[in-house]
Amino acid sequence: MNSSRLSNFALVLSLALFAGCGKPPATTADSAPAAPAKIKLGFLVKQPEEPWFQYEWKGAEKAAAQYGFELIKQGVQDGEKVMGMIDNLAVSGAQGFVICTPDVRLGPAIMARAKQRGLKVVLVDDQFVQDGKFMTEVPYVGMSASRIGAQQGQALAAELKKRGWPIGESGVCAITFEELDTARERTDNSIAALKAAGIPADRIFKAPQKTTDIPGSFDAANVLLTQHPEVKRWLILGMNDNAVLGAVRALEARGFTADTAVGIGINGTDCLDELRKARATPFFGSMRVSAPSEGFMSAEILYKWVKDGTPPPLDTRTEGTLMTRENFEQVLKAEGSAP
Ligand code: FCA
Repeated sequence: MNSSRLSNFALVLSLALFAGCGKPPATTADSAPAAPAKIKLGFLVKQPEEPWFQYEWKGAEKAAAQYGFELIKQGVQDGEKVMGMIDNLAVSGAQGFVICTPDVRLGPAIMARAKQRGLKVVLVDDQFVQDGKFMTEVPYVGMSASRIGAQQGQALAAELKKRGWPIGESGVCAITFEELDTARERTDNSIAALKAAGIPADRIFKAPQKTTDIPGSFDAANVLLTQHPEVKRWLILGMNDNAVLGAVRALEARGFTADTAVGIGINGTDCLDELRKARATPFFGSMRVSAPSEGFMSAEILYKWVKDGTPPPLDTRTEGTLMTRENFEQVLKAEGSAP
């Protein structure tokens, strides 16, 4: 073979290699073993606009950074969105997801679709229900609803006593959402604690909210306030901060102030702007539960289950502490989540 034939041969060979590989011949660096693909996990929440869930996502992001997995966050406001998202997660190679479902009765359908798609599921906040019973076989991370509810009721009773309000002219506005179990557990136990502290049952009025947002509780409170113009001082409870905030707005519209109404929420995330207001409003405080911790823990449990097969704990509960205008900055700082 003469030299020009040889170089033609080399050219043809390298072109063939080039065409075959779709990229230039491998270099030494390319031939090193590829890094394993990152584990992908979803984190789906029912109300992405609520600060509670944004803080939960922050906690989950911290877990993703610490363990080196990819986190896919998505709002799922109804069943159709959940089902579509399960399919998307599977197609994108995810191996599981954490979910706060838009409806607890979707549990069996969500589990069936996840199983079909080979995805592991961890629940946060709202536990799935099947035939009226909790699906306790699905790992769950959430607040101790009954204890936190009871603390809310005790704190409200203590405020009533401190102010020396006569019970005969006072009333309790209990914003309820009984179709959600964690909500019902919170408000039932709050009401029970108020009764145990001596508030008569006939001074406690339930106002059911149709939607779990501020407009929903505003409307519910308005109906109640119209029915009871004789009540001069109000205590307000509800399943979360937004439930109490809506009622506070309705009371303010009728001239009530921090001197004539006291509300205590639950979450401690959706009330920060309210507590920062220069003048005190009837929103007195909130049972602070750490949303970032719940987000971190649920994501961590799922990650370890996917990565190492670590059996997930089935029931993980978090506790709450009373946070008020006076101490909320310290509480946030101590938790390391001051925004
Ligand atoms: C429910 C409520 C949220 C939060 C969470 C822990 O999902 O809707 O606001 O309180 O429980």
